[in-house]
Amino acid sequence: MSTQTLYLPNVGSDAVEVMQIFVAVGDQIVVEQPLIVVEGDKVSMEIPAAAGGCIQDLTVQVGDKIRTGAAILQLSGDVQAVAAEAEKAPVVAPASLTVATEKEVALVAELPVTSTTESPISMEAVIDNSAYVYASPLVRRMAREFGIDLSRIIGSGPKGRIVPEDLQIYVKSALQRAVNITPGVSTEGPSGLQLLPWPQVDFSQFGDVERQDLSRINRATGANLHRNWVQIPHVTQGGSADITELEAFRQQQNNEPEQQKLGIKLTPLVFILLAVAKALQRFPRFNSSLSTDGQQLILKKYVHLGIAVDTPNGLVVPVIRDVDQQGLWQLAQTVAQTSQRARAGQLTPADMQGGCFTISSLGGIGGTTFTPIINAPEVAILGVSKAMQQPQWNGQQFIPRLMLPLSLSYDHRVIDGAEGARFMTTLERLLADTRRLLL
Ligand code: CAO
Repeated sequence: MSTQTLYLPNVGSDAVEVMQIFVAVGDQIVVEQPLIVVEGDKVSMEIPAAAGGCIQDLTVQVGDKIRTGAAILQLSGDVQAVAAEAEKAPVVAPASLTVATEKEVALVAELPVTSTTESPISMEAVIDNSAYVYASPLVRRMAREFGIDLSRIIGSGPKGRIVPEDLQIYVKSALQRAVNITPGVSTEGPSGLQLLPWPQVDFSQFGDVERQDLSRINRATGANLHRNWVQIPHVTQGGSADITELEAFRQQQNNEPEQQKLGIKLTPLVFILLAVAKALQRFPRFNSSLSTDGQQLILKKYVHLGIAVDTPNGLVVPVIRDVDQQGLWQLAQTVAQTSQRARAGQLTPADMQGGCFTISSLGGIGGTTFTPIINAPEVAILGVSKAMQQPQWNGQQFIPRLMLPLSLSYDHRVIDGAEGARFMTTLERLLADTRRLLL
């Protein structure tokens, strides 16, 4: 049985580092098969096999610093030399030495400067498959640095070799896709969605049109809602609370001469805020956020509730703090003042931070049901529609009751269906008999 040692060919006088090893002991290799990648200060090169056979021993490891002539591995069995001369001088032919050309270096320098953590390219599928693709060491090195899986790229070079231009095009298009996730040109975004391009239509061909700029609030809200809708698996649970008694109490309170003098009134929203605060204490997962890595729940020990307010410039969500510690009238005053400031454009960023859960009440306007979009990083939101008199069966006959339609959207990663239904049932019971708020 013949054996043969393969050596590092002439790479100059400096030591080079072993960056990658493509083969293992026991592998049957063929002539010209890539063995290792070495990098020095000025060169990065792939070392192909000068002979084929079975690898009996590997004498280098990743990270080793080696010089010209160092042994790389030992072959045994039926060794096939690339040429007779290889027996004597195992030096790789110049064509196999893939030292970066000036053109390659210039092209790679043009790649956008992006750290791999900010890169829109998935880091999960990086490198593993790259040993099986045909690319120069320089391209491999750049792929490593940019976190690109080379197996995703179709090479445009001879025999499908991936050349630096391919890498450049791939990175540019990946960045472009990340930027263009908004409607209009979206194709593939960081969340992995494969979407058709947005239809480009010249509407004026069908009749007169007018263009209006979206307000700053419209644009910011739109971007947030889009992200939340796309990234959170929403479930919307419907419900309906009998607020007949609540409404009688509310009317009676609002008609008190003392309260009328103060000029503040109770609306259903104030009761709903208190009922939600109570329900959040009973169902702590609704008062949580997912950690950024999605591995933990952050449970909040405070109850700050956002309320969606319709303003002339668009939707804003100020936060009412410590709702669970406020009385009905105090809360009514806070809600009235907050919505006035919101409509006057006087809210500060701090007024809109720290919310645990949001209530979007369209009850003063109308409608029967809708799908509220969760206000990330919160995990649930309650939509409230207009209360209507409806016939309810009391076991003997239908009687008119004032029914309040509720729509609860929750993040299904955090809350399961049964818990969603229990939360809704609890809310309905709290609103149907507000004495329960005291329990
Ligand atoms: N059913 C029936 N009537 C209701 C009701 C309901 N669910 N909710 C409120 N009302 C009544 C109020 O009682 C009041 O009537 P009275 O004066 O006769 O008592 C009237 O509707 C107006 O209430 P309001 O809207 O002034 O007060 P509110 O406390 O209910 O709501 C606020 C305050 C700021 C939430 C609300 O004005 C608002 O902006 N809502 C819009 C929220 C929104 O746009 N959500 C959508 C988000 S997604 O795009």
